[in-house]
Amino acid sequence: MITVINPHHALHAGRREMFRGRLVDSYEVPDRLGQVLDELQRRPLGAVREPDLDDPALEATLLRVHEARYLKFLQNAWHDWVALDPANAELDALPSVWPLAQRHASRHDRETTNAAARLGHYAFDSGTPLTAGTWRAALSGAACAVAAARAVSAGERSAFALTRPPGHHAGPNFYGGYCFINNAALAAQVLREAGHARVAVLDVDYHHGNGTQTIFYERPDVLTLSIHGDPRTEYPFFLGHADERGAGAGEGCNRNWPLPRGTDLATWRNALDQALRAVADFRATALVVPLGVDIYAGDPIAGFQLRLEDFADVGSALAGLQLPTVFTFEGGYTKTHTGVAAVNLLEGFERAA
Ligand code: Q9C
Ligand code: ZN
Repeated sequence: MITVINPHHALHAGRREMFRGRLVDSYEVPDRLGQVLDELQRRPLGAVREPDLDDPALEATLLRVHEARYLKFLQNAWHDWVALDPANAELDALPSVWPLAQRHASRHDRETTNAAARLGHYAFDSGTPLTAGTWRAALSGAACAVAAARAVSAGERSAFALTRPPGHHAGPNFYGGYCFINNAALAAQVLREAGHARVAVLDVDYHHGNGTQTIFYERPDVLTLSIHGDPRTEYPFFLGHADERGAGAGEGCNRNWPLPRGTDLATWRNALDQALRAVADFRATALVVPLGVDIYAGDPIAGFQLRLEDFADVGSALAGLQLPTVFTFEGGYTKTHTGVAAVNLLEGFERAA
C-alpha cells in the first residue's frame, strides 16, 4: 500500500471550536497526522510519497465535486475575514449567523458582502475553524486524494491519502465537521474517470458522511454507504437516517447504518457485513474508504466501543471485497492511539489483501 502524505497539512491549525456555548481547544490538530506517520514509520506498509502540487488537472477534478462559487469562497475566505478587521488575523474564522431554512425567513439566493456573515452561507456548524493556511492545506490534501486514486487506477492494489483537514463532511457547497474539501469524493470521481464504471464509498468514521452522501445523492455510478452514530443523538444530527436511499437516477445508491452510542464490535461488524454485501451487489469495481478511527472506544468525541485489536479485523473484512481501494484519513481524536488504530486497520487490510 502506498501512502500519499500532505506536506502542508500543518498550515491548517485551528485554535478553538464552538461547542455547547463555549470555545474549546480544537480536536482536529496537526499531531493527529503526526501520530499516524510515526506509527507508519514503526510498521511500514509501503512507500510514502508526496503529491504533485501543481497538477494542472486538479482544478477540473475539484469542479466535478464542488461548486465553483464555493471553491472561490474557500480560497478567499481568510483574506476577506482579515480585510473586515485587521485584528481578525489573530482569530480563527468561525460563523455565528446563518440564513434560516424556514419558509419566507431568509434569502438564500443573495450572498452578503460581509465576510463574517458569509461564513454562515457555507458552514453548517461553528465548530470548524477556518485559518490563514486552511485553503493551502485543504488543496494539498485534495492533491493527495487525487494522487492516491490515480495510483490505484494505474494498478496499485491500495493507497492511503494521509491528509488533514479531513473531508467527508464537506459537500458540493458547504463545509463543517472540520472538513472543507471532500477528499473521498475526489478519489471516487478520479476512479470513475479512470474507467471504473461503478465505485463504492464505504464510510467507517463515527460520524455520518453527510458531505459525501450529498455530493453523490442523485448519481447512479457511485454507491455511498455510511455506518455511524445515530443522527437522532449524534453529530451531524440532520442527515444519516436509514431511510435516505438516494434520489432520481441515484435512487437506491445510498445506504446508511445509524447505530446507537455504545455499539461494540459485534453489532458494528454486522452492519459492516451488510455494507460489504451492498458493495458486492452493486458490482463496484473500485472502493473508497473514508477512514475515521473515531470508532475507537477511547475517542474523546465519539461513542462506539471498538478496541484497538478490533481494527485489524475491520481491515481484513474490507480486503475481502478484493477491490482496488483508496483510504482517506478522516476522524480519530485520541492524543495517543490515533496512529495505532489507523495502522492496525491498514495492516489488517494488507495482510488479507
Ligand atoms: N466538541 C470528523 O470526524 N463536533 N468530524 C464535535 C466536540 C464535531 C467530526 C463536538 C465533530 C466533527 C471528520
Ligand atoms: Zn468522525
